[in-house]
Amino acid sequence: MKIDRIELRLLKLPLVHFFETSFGRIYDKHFILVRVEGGGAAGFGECVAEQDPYYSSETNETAWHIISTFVAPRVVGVEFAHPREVFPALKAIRGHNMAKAAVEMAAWDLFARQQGEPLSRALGGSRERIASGVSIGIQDSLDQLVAKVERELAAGYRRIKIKIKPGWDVDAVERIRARFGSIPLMVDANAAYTLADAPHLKRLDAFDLMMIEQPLDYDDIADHAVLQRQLTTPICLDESIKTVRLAEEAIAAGACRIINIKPGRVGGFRESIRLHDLCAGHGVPVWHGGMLESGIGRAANIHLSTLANFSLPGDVAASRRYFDPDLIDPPIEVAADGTIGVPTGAGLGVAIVDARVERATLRRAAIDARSIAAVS
Ligand code: OSB
Ligand code: MG
Repeated sequence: MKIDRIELRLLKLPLVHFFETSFGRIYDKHFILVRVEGGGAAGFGECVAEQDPYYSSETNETAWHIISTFVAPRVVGVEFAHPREVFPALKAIRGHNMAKAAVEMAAWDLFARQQGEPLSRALGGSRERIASGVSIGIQDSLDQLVAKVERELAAGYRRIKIKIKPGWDVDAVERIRARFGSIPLMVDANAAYTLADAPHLKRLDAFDLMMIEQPLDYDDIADHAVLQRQLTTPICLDESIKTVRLAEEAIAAGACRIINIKPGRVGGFRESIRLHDLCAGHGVPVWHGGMLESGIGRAANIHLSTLANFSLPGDVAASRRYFDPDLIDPPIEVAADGTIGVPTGAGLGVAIVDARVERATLRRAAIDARSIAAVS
């Protein structure tokens, strides 16, 4: 497999509904779409970096810089026997996992398309449908939150996650439990608390939550281990797990009982599979996280979710919750039983509407062997 050319586009897509986490509210999704070309075919990777360095230290601008200046020269024109060789070829570049992942995942899509097989099969997955959950942002009022939960349950989703932060936590959970009973419910704090909040977080134990996601700092393991010993609710780590090694450390320390896998956070599919396998070996269930991806990144998430240890519903939901229209047609749909069918065509197996991509494009650039030679 050889990539002859990489095209980058910075896109802006309006969100159907604003999304608010403990670090703020967004109304539009800005992201980089990577297209790799080779052997007459193309593969796509959606970069999950955001506009601001709040979820992660990466942003669209850092990812654009790292991909064009450092990733592309290590990938363009290089013969790879398999896309699992791409991540090791980027070893000299420290961090910047989201930038690396966007290119690596595009290479997997290209490879699967060239093989004429669905990406799920290339990744080693076997499920035909995946269980879908939703992530509900912080709302303007608890009444609005309850209305949203009601709508998502009616749509069939298999688990509800709500975003929490100090001042929007125990009361929100209490309202949902009072109204909807023992639904599969979890919370995600996006690192909004410290160990000093342990007595407050302990109040959540009364609500039989599936888990509390990333309560403490984005790069912390040690404090999560202390907190997990005080809570009966399982801790799930998201932000803290940037590498397979950090996952090993977190599991050994007892810092979490569940791990959220986002390929962008760990550098792509190869590292996601290694993380998935590590967790399986330790009896740690995983689920697939989401980053408000368009249908292109969403399809990638669906394919990875077909691996066996993705045993909990993920944050991989229907297109219509995020974008109308999505960049793909037909969009991703959730069935009444809360599952999503895995695309069966080659590669990502979704139809990208070029005109919609074009309309959403703020900036584009192409990198090939000639442009690399010109700057090196
Ligand atoms: O922490 O899981 C998170 C969105 C952006 C950044 C971080 C997170 C999220 C979500 C949304 O929770 C998940 C989704 O529906 O895509
Ligand atoms: Mg999270």
